[in-house]
Amino acid sequence: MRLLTLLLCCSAQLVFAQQRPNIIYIMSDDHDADAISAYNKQFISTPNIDRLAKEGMLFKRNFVNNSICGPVRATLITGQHSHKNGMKDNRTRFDSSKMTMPKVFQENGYQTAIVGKWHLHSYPTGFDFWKILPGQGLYVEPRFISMKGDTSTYHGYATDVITDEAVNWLDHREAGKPFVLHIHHKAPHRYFLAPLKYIEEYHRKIFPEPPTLYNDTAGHGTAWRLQTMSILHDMKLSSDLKVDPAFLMDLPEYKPDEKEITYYNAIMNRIPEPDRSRIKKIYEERGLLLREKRPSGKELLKYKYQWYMQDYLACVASVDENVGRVLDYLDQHQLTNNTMVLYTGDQGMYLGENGWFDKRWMYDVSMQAPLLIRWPGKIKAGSVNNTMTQAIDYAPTMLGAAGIETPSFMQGINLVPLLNSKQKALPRKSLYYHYYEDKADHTVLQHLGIRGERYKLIYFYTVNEWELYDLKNDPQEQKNLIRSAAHQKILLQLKTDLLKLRDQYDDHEPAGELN
Ligand code: SGN
Ligand code: CA
Repeated sequence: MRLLTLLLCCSAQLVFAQQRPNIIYIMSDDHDADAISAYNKQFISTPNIDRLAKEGMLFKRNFVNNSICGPVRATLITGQHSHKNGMKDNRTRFDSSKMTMPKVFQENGYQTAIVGKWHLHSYPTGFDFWKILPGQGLYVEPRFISMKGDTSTYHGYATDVITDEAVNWLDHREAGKPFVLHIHHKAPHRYFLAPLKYIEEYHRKIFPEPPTLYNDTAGHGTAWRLQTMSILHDMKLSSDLKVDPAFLMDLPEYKPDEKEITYYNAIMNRIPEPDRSRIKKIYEERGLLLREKRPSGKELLKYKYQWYMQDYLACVASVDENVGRVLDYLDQHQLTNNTMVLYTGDQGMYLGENGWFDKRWMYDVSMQAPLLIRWPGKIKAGSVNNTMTQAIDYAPTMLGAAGIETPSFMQGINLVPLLNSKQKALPRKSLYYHYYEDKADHTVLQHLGIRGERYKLIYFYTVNEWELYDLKNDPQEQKNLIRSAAHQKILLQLKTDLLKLRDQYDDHEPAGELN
């Protein structure tokens, strides 16, 4: 009798274990929501990523807490704001002894794996399997660090190879155990190098210009004036836009410096033949145009913007193809129904708004990140969610899907009740944001702030400047209302709420006038 009870009990546990959903979390690097057709149809068609929205839920207002790579990745695995998990900027080494989401999954009987960009400087812990790109990684013939700590070169294009490795892990995973698999792409990060077939497809496309492309920085605050993320001034013709330096050497206004030439050669020389010659041939058009037309100012920006978009979106097309490969794999292996698939980017990305590229700002363009979740049977197909969600919620949500309670160290909210429509809103009315990496590329001053449904207050505390935006009337955040008499009441309210948020999240580090 006791044996029978034991057997029944074990088999019940087994059934439960098998029913727990698998989770595939896909994150690409610098993939802005506008470059996903489920969000915006003006630039690119991404049928595979869109499938997640068609069969699941599209989050229209998902945001990060510190719009830069390493910090968001640390937030992803800890469910914490940067001041709590310690990873405030890209240079910090993440303390791998910390308790994290993958470790909680392991404790609960999940097998865990990550393939692709990691960027936390210490080796992954909490993963039964990992294979990561060193640092930013390479687009072509990428190198991977394996669990043994050795580094080897793989043949092919990074997005394809990362997917190959992820699928390979799926093929060899332990049977009968639920899994969490992270697939972290390098693309479409700077220097925006796509595989030949997509360069061919995209290099003559023309994209609509954002209304703020030609805005200069006059009239805005110190932070706007100091930034170095202008497509016109800071994006490099050779290393970013692949114009062969040979075309530019005798033209003083375009002449690349030594560093850029070295960078260009390193990028091109890594591409195996015959693709390298074909890619160079395509990009010759840009060099010839510059020589012939000698554009400057607005006219040059017009070209640079188009070339940037062509290259960036060609990278996205390859990401989309590879998302399709993963979804096909799930279909072919009868895994679709019991697997939650999440797609995000690590943050947003400027695609010409304000004349910029890169991210970092608390402005919505870079604070927003795509989030699409498919979970058949739980999420109603084709749902759209307008609730404000944040990167601190990813870990509680993934754990929540597996029936695991949010650990007390996490600061985010489990979104599962939103996914299965048991709940319409969250018990959180505004989001906290804090960016720290000022002494680095693109020179964005440190700032923190609060984003409510309608208003956003930003404090650049190293220069003691505040900005206030009305997101309803000014979604592009062009008009700083800090001195508007009509907004003094809301300003006071936001300052009070910001202090409360800082208390709530336990951020007591001095920041200008605060604390
Ligand atoms: C590199 C890029 C920057 C980019 C950072 C951070 N420069 O340094 O443009 O902002 O990465 O990106 S590059 O010339 O080396 O491409 S992040 O996604 O890792 O945060
Ligand atoms: Ca990034």
